[in-house]
Amino acid sequence: MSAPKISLQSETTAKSAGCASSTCGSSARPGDMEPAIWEKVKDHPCYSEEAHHYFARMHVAVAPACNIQCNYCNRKFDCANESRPGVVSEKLTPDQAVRKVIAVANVVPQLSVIGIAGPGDACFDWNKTKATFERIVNEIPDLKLCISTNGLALPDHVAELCDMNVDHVTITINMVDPEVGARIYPWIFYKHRRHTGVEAARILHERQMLGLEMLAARGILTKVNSVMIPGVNDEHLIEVNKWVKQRGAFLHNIMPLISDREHGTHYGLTGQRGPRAMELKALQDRLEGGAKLMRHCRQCRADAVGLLGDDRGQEFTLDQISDEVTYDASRREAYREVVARERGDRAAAKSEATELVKGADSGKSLLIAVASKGGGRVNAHFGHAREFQIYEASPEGISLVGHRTVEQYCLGGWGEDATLKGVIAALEGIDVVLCAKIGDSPKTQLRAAGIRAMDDYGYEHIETAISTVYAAESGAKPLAATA
Ligand code: CLF
Ligand code: SF4
Repeated sequence: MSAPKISLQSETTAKSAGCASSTCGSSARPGDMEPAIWEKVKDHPCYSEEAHHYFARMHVAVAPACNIQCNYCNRKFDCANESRPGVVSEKLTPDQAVRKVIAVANVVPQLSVIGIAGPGDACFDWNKTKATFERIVNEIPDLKLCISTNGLALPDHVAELCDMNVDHVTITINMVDPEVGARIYPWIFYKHRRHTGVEAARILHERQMLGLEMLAARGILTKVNSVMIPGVNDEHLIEVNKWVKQRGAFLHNIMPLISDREHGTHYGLTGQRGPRAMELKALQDRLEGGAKLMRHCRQCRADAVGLLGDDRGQEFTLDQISDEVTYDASRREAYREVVARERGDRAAAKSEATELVKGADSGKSLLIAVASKGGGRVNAHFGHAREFQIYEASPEGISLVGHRTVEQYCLGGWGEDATLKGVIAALEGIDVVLCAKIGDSPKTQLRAAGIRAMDDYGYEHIETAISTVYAAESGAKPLAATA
């Protein structure tokens, strides 16, 4: 069968495409990364910020059981370590998971990673995790395998993870001091009995550190997720960052606590708040120079499917998938060829944009919110955006520093004022919004809140658009638009 015609345009953008970020050179390997490491991360949307513009992950919810209790988790909801609250639509058996993976791979060409992130713990529910991965690699060998775990049972399975070529493991580590841990974990279940308080947190801490060291010794890339809980572990995460860096963590991802009374969690019911966006950013900024930070996490559901920030899980519930589904590699193969070309283009554009910003000779720092549907372009309408990617432009260059989730402002052609107020509140601290299109009314209301919104750079490379805005503000010569 001949490969189907495919382009980034058809998958992620409404216009032309092109792409890659300053962290990625042409063919998009960053200068500070070993080729062998780049090979492992270049198609992983969580481990490479650049890759997240092009590649998608799929979580298969095969691991419902858990061996600890976190104060931010209610089992009726997703694992809060790796998801935003919301029930998992359906738990899967390993066979169902394989069927679903094939169905997704046939129509989502960006798919590159299969993750097991709950809704419980992938290492505690080990038999299901292992059976699922074994069956998936039989069907589609080039998919990367990834797990997320609280770490308690992790040391028991490192050797098998290695045997199965699982290159990416996430451990959620919220503390290195058991006194702090006792305020996060009421109990753990370990060696056939329940442990509570500081003793439980001490055991968990020791197992997490052991697991991290074992993975690092085997060259398995390990990301540490930490939930930032104001007044409980926010300051303490500076210490956590040092510990995990010393033990070989590849990335550290600080995630904001999501706490709502409706979720029925201990923290939700007792009024423990999560951090505001600017508090999270301030902590992340303080951690620069320590373990390398991930700043593009979307706190996915345990059954998420698609590009980060664009969950398509509801399109692939079991009742929509045929019993007999066979894998067709053509779309994924064709897409990869397009991405290889795009990465080179985007790397060149980003390099040029970074030089312009650095050369602007301005002491300014701008926070810029970008509406994007993927592909590294400014290609979403303001009213259609459900999130904005947040970039910082400063004399150091251009970097992605986070994202802000919003309610979609425009539905059915109309925008609601109440929704717009929420969007503006979510954009606290932002200087400029870049989008493909915006109406006069939201533009005026954003302006009144001190935020300039522009659609002049629609479908442009994100970094090119940012550098043009930054240079104009600094009086330097702007880049010519290439879109
Ligand atoms: Fe899933 Fe996690 Fe693997 Fe990614 S998610 S198991 S590493 S494939 Fe990614 Fe989602 Fe953030 Fe997790 S954006 S919550 S970091
Ligand atoms: Fe919930 Fe995950 Fe914590 Fe287990 S590890 S209690 S599933 S958040």
